[in-house]
Amino acid sequence: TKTLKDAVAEVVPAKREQLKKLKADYNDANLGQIKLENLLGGMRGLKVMLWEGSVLDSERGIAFHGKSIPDCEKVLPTAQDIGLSGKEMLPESMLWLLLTGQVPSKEEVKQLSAELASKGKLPSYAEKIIDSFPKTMHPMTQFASAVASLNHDSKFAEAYKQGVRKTEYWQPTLEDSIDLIAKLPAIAARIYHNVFGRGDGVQKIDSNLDLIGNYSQMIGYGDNEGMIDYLRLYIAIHGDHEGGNVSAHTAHLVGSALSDPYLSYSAALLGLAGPLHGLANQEVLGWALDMQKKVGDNASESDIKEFLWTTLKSGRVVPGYGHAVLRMPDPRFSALSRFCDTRPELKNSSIVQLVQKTSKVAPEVLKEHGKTKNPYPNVDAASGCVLYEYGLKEWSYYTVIFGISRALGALPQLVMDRALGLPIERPKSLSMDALEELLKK
Ligand code: FAM
Repeated sequence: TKTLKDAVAEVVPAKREQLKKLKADYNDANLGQIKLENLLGGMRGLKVMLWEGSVLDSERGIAFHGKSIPDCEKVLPTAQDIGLSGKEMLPESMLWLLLTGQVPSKEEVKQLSAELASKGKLPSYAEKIIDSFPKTMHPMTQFASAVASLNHDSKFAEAYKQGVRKTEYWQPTLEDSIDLIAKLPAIAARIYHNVFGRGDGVQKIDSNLDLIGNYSQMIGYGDNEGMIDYLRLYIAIHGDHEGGNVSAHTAHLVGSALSDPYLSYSAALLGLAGPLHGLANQEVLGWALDMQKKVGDNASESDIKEFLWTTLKSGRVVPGYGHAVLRMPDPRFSALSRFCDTRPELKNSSIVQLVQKTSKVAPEVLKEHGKTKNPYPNVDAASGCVLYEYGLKEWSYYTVIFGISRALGALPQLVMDRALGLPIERPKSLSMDALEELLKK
């Protein structure tokens, strides 16, 4: 059975060749004009980054190496496929796809799961660092700090110091990336234990379990099949959302300075901790629970609409709705809703029902409100209420779970950045005075 490293090694020469040909054939080709509105509007729509793992189409949603979420659900190996129970695709399968563009075999996924389990334990200095954080520190701040601390053991940083050749950078970058992905569950579980007293805080890593099976054990959900399978689905589909979102772009930007994967991903997590990005899933739940308090169970559409208008009239955004790129209901939202429909414990949950009902009426209200370009639910509209229903009620922890996931896409791109020898990122900025001068010409 091929290892992940072998599979990446097979892909790298073809990717290098593709880049060489692109440069040779089209180096001067125009990819669009830069307008002032792009510069002032958060660079929306500018095609200025290379990102291999996924491409986001505003009308079709995300595709991972050309495969939509329903495609992935059909072809990516599940827990059952590697001898465990659970029907959802495994994050290991998604990681393999994102890194290589290929659908892994069951044996390859099983081997990757075992490799991650063997690398999952934290060094004792990292445990001590996490244990020293005040409980009142936001879990995302703890997460990013703990990840940065692991650069102590970075194989890339060491290899760079030893003068490794540029063409080989990708190899220690891949090793660090796999080591980090393997350790994210133990970091996240220790934070959960320290801050909320859940799970026993012990790093029990079973070499027969998959990444999320082990994570679930460590956070005290080892016996909850529904939750384990939900976490697998959630973590697989949050893995990548092309390159321009804040967390992915940050990993790429910081990595372009040849900062190692720990430093680059730590920075990405700090971006994910922003309320307009990853923190939205925490915000959505708080907002949905407030609505539930106000409208009660079995709320009518008009009660929900009224609550939506109260939110909008108070000048706040409706969390879980809108998107910088998508102009349709987020297929990740649809995948999580589909999961809810298949599990009786969720189908009958009052908070899940309220969130689903809201997703039917909110687009109409947001259209009438007339500001957002995309009135449909994004993934965060659904993700938190399921965790809540399964008993993981500490919302300030939710973005940490997103943070385990985003590594599946951000780190493979870092490997590709190094394999392709991409340069340090350095866009040009201008002051308003300089802009005025330029535009008057
Ligand atoms: N409720 C109310 N107003 C909204 C809105 C919402 N859900 N989404 C956008 N708008 C407003 C937005 O504030 C802006 O108003 P101003 O002109 O007064 O500044 C206007 O509509 C145009 O915004 P847009 O172009 O449609 O969206 P942006 O690309 O600027 O922003 C989001 C995209 C995601 C930041 C924005 O839709 C939002 O704030 N949504 C709520 C928070 C959220 O759910 N974030 C999670 C995003 C998720 F996919 C992720 O990253 N995890």
